[in-house]
Amino acid sequence: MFRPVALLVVLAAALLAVPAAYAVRVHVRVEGKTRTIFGAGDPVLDVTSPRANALPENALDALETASAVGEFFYHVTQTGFGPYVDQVGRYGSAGQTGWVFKVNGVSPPVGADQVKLAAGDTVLWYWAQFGAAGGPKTLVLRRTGRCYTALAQDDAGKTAPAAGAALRVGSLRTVRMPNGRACIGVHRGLLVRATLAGAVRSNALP
Ligand code: B12
Repeated sequence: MFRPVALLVVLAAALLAVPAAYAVRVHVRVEGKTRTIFGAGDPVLDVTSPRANALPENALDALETASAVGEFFYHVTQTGFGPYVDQVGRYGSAGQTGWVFKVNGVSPPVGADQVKLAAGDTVLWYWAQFGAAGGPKTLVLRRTGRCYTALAQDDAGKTAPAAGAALRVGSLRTVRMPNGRACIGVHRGLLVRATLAGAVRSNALP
């Protein structure tokens, strides 16, 4: 028969023998070509790392977790640079269009499996069309009271007011944001987000 102390020792040894399943809590959103695919409001997900030899809890794992939670398709292909996300949802990459990602507003210069996440990070995957001027800016929406500010963020994370953006209140009402700012009245139950031609739509706020 086990004595209590012996039982504790056996339990501790058993816990040490089982590999810990680590998770990191991060915000994840996936913006598609024509609509949001996952997480309009930047929800928090527990991102775990299924691949044994990858950098644990990386930006590719964030997409994998979002795909499991949101039941959307994505596809990874192996390239000379490492794993490459060549499709999310309906649209794949072709020519100068494809899938890119940012962590905390900055576009990392390496593949998603090389970017380790920390608790509280914000990961954004989005469909992008590249041209002579580079890729699209991503919009960030902030709220103070009844007023909203839309910022356009470049790949380095630098922001500027998103002049000329439109504030979409639910699906029916649009308010202009001449200087990237607009104040609106009561809009109970409706989410608000910013859009601007050539930029990636913003996060949604109440
Ligand atoms: C065009 C291009 C893109 C296009 C690809 C469009 C398409 N049709 O698929 C878009 C804009 C989508 C893109 C995305 C990204 N890219 Co890019 N891209 C290039 C570029 C300019 C040319 C690649 C090419 O066409 N080669 C010619 C074809 C014939 O060869 P290929 O092997 O078939 O090319 C494919 C792969 O390179 C793949 N690919 C493109 N970018 C990346 C990035 C990574 C990490 C991987 C694994 C694969 C990959 O797409 C190409 C076309 O299918 C290169 C720079 C260069 N001169 O190589 C950068 C380059 C490869 N990209 C780079 C990076 C960092 C990215 C991103 C990770 C950026 C980000 N923060 O999101 C993402 C990839 C994220 C993901 N989806 O997994 C880096 C990779 C650095 C590294 N050592 O890992 C490079 C070298 C640019 C640089 N100097 O920083 N890219």
